Amino acid sequence: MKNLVEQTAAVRPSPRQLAWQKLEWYAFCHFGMNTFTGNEWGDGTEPPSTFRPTDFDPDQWAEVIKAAGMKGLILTCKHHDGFCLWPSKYTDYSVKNSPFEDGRGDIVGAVSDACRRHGLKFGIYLSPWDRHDPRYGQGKAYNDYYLNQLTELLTQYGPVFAVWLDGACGEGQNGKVQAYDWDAYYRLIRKLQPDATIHICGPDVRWVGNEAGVGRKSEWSVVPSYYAGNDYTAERSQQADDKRFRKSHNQMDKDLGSRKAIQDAERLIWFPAETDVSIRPGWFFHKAENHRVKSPHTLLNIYLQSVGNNSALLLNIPPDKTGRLHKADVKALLKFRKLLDDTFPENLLPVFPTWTADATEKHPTLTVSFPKETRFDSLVLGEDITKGQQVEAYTVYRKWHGHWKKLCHGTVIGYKKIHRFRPVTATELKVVITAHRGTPTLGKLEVYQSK
Ligand code: FUL
Repeated sequence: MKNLVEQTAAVRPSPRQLAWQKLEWYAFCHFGMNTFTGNEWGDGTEPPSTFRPTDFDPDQWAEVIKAAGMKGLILTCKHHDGFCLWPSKYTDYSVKNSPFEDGRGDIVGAVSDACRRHGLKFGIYLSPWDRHDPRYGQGKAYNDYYLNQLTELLTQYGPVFAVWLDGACGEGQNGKVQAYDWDAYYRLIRKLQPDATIHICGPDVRWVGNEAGVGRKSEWSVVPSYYAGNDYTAERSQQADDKRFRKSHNQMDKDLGSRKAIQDAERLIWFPAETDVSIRPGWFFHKAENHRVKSPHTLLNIYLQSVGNNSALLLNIPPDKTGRLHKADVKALLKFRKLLDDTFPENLLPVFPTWTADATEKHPTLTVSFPKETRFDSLVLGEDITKGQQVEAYTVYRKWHGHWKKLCHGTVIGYKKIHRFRPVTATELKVVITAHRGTPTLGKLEVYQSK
């Protein structure tokens, strides 16, 4: 066991994983054929004439997403129905045969340009499962098609920060299932966009395990390599268009990285979590769900469970049939921004320099003083993850009238951990690390009083 613990302590994020983790949260935009048919999973038989946004405005998407404080946007360039939002050379099933801008339009181009204009990063979702293309299920023929599409998307639209590959692998129109050549996909992505992180069915970012916005209390970024196996992800992914799936989290393994969970690991890897969830019940826009947009408080809860638990948050806001974000979603999102600002208005602790524990101590302790007696109702902790993820358990105390009182405790910290509690007052704060792997380094210690 000792050896395994030493191995986990030595695992570090790659530079691309580090840069990605700092984004904390970014948007998903599910837009495509399903927006117009009311489906969640189109079967690829919908004619291109169905795709007709009347007031497509990617600047509005980017403005809202930017105003909410998100750092990027991932677009469904092709969903399972196979319809392409860019005029791909390799298929006729795309915007070029739709009424949109008389077939001269390019949604991917316009959205990526809008992102750049508004200072957002741009990412792509290219569904491996394709229910339209006849090459799907034919092995190499489809893999070549898929590689050609990746090449178009990764060379024609500027820098791409994320390539999102979901685990769905169903039948095509021909009744066949495709054997994906993942390694070839990854090699090409690395060659064309070496800074992009490859998500879900990929080596860089792990699916948290549910689509309901539920996080783990102990979210390890260092996990057995087994969890990066695409079969593992595919088995737990949505197997059919299923409303209940999007709400449930029963399929999620609760512990991926504790000493118990890693005891049989062959190899340990840095594979941090991303929580993907929609602001609506569905991933695509459906008018009937306009009154079911998540409230700002629900969004805050999702944020605390994901970003506040060492995961990134990929929040889906699906544009409507006009090609704009609907006012119900915009309102919820901007109110959520306000709620975030009111919850974390100003860090009341002096700027915190990185702190490296004394490795010889059993329970390394960090003590900080407030400039004056301070009242607060949340605490944010973070490890300097360039030094890995080391903390396994900690307790935080506050000093009040000369006595130390327990404030909160937790297991792992990772990049970011948020605690909220009833307002307390203190003159000093003490973080005691009660269990760790390698030498812990804290890079963040902040407190806030909500408005
Ligand atoms: C899943 C898909 O099947 C859903 O339709 C949605 O796109 C979700 C984000 O990923 O694998």
